[in-house]
Amino acid sequence: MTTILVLNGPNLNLLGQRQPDMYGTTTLADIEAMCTAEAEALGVTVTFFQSNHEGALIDAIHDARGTADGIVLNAGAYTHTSIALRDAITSVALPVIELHLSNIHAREPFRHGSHIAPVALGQICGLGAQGYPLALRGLAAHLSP
Ligand code: CA2
Repeated sequence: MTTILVLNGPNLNLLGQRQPDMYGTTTLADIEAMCTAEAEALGVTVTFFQSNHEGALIDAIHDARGTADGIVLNAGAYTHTSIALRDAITSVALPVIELHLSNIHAREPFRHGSHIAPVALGQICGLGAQGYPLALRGLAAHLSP
């Protein structure tokens, strides 16, 4: 069965607890439940990992080779800074959908750039938590057209 890893980066463990005006009131656990329901409807398996550490995220991307068919990645602020994460994505050659809760293009200029976008299958941003099931749907369709 197709397996998709949903990978979340720094500070996203705080979702729903702080800055609800920017990131909403949905918790990461709520997002995992939404993804699990969507995965069931799509007939795919979904796994989850969150870390505040760049190296742990890189390890998770490496580990996805052989255990997952694609990745939904909200790399948080590492999106804008981490060439190492970009290199990890390139090295595993798995399709990645870059995901952001907020519209990074409508925020501060330092959030407009993404090191992930050039090596991603696509990008979803600005749709809040609903972006996650949408990303799963898009990735599942890409993997089993
Ligand atoms: O919009 C997104 O999903 C972001 O990836 C979120 C990152 C931000 O650095 C990116 O530019 C866009 C920040 C995640 C912080 O998450 C928090 C959640 C609740 C309270 C505080 C931070």
